[in-house]
Parts: sequence; structure tokens; C-alpha cells
Amino acid sequence: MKKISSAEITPEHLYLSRRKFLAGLGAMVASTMLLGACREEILLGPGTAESCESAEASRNTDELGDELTPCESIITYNNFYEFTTSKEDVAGLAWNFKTSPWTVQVGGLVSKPQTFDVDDLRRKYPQEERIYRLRCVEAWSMVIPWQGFPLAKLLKEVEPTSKARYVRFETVYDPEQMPGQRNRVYDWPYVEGLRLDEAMHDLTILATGLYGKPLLPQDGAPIRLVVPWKYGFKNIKSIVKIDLVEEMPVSLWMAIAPHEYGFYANVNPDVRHPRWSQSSERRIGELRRRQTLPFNGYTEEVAYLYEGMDLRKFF
Ligand SMILES: Nc1nc2c(c(=O)[nH]1)N[C@H]1C(S)=C(S)[C@@H](COP(=O)(O)O)O[C@H]1N2
Ligand SMILES: [Mo]
Repeated sequence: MKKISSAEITPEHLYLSRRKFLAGLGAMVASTMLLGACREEILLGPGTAESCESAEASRNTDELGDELTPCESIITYNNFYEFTTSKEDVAGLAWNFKTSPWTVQVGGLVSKPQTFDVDDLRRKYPQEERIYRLRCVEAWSMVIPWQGFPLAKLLKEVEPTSKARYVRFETVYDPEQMPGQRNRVYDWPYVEGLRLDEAMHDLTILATGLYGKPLLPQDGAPIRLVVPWKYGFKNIKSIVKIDLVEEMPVSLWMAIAPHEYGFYANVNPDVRHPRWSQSSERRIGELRRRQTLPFNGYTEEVAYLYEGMDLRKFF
């Protein structure tokens, strides 16, 4: 068989330009990789890339068989408006955030108000692994292996009085360290709330780590709330204050857009956000969208909390 040189089937000038094109492509790929490497240091902050190296979880899936979201995605795709509204840039702005020493003041309608050092809390309560789905109200989701302890343990310790009906949480206010807090559009500090029985539910935890490592600032270090059957915004980060109260707390999102973000914010595929459907979601790392589950898949555990309530009205 006659050998056909590529020059024969491709006119000379095109052949050359194709080679130039490929060379150019190589350079482009190389520079993208370089940019990638720089991005790790400049945009993510020193050491962030390595922090997933010894990521540990006891299983690869949650109880529904959904795969865990890679550690790298969890620490580089964040909502944390105190730093920036741009998810990919939170890590790079937050890596230097000072999370020690850190205390959480617990008070309000309790018999034994106390201020806890986070390191003491970690020692006092065994850190359990909880693999939970996190469903953001923006319709993306992840599966995260948290370390933490039930919020109920902390609440029992301070002894809520019979008047206490809700729990109010507050994030640290520190505009020097948190550039997003200089944006006055939002009513800082970030506030969230739960009904007392929701707060006492065993699924509700205070998380101090993920993938077997202490939380990084972008994920709410040193301590944040995780309530897996509610939209992500209820999972308030970097908590400094917890108060037992009588009246339903007004969250930051309720204050800014009450018709879009309710107090309950239970994941509900049947109640659309005024600006988009909540019936499906994009699981980070997957190509096809998946159906959103009522209560984010935790119906059996939590539906009793809302018996007799109109979940369209109380969204
Ligand atoms: N203080 C504070 N907590 C916050 C937020 C925030 O902007 N500030 N964003 C919330 C939203 S919208 C989501 S989806 C989750 C995201 O948590 P993650 O970045 O650890 O995945 O944090 C929630 N907690
Ligand atoms: Mo969110």
C-alpha cells in the first residue's frame, strides 16, 4: 500500500497552519495548567489545595447511595456572603480568616447562660460523622461528610426555660476580616433561626469539621449549623452567638426578601422560588439534573414536626 504523507492530503500551507495551531494549543494547555497551579495559591489561598490530601470518610455514599461530593469541590465552591457573593472566590478571600481563639455565647431564655470555647466543645462532645445532602435554594446540591455533635446537647446544657420557643443564631461581625460585610445592602450580622423542636432534633448538628479535618474558613470555621432538610442558607456559618427566644427570629434573608425566603425554608420541590422552580437540582460533579426530594430526602425523620401546617404558606 502506498504511504500517504499528510502533506499529500493536506495542502502545504494548511498543513503548516495546522501544526502551528497544534503548537499553539499545546501552549494554551500549558498556560492553563500553570494558571491552574497559580489559581490554587492566589485564588484559593496557600495550602488550600493540599488540605484535601488526607480527606477521610467512613463511606463513599450517603444512605440513599448518592456519592460523596469531592472534598475539593466542597472547599472551593461556597456561599459565604461575608466574604463575597462569588462562590469560586470565597476560599481565596477566607483562607486567612482568624478562627482561633473562638467563643460561642449561649444565652437568652435559659437557666444557665454560658460562653463556650470551641476547643472545649470539641473535647466535651464526641465528634460524630454525619453524611448529609446539602441543597442550596439556588438549586445546586452536594453530599458532605461532616464532623460535629447534636445541637441538642449544647442546648440541654444551658437549660432552656419554659418560655423559650425559638433559637436564634448569629455569625461573627468583623468587617475588617470579612470584606463582604462592608457591603451595606445586607443587614449584618448574618442571622438564622430554628423552632426549638427543630433545633432539638437529632439530625440538627453543629459541625466543626468535614472529611475528617477541621472546617476551613470558607465552610464556616470553626463552628456552623447543619440542618439537612432545610435549604442551605439556614446552615449559618462561623457562629458566635446562640440565643433562646420567645419570638420567631427574623433571618438576614427574611429581612432582605421576605417573599422569597421564609423562616422554615424546608426543601420542597412543589413550592417554587418566585424566580425559579425548585423541582430539580444540579448535584455538583454530575451532568444530569436530579429530582429534588421533599425535605431533601429526610421526610421520615422530620415530617412529624410540621403536622397540620400548610407548608405552602409556611415556606
Ligand atoms: N454566615 C453565613 N452563613 C451561610 C451563608 C452566608 O452567606 N453567610 N450562606 C449559606 C448558604 S446560601 C449556603 S448554600 C451554605 C453553603 O455552605 P458551604 O459553602 O459550606 O457549602 O451556607 C449557608 N450559610
Ligand atoms: Mo444557599
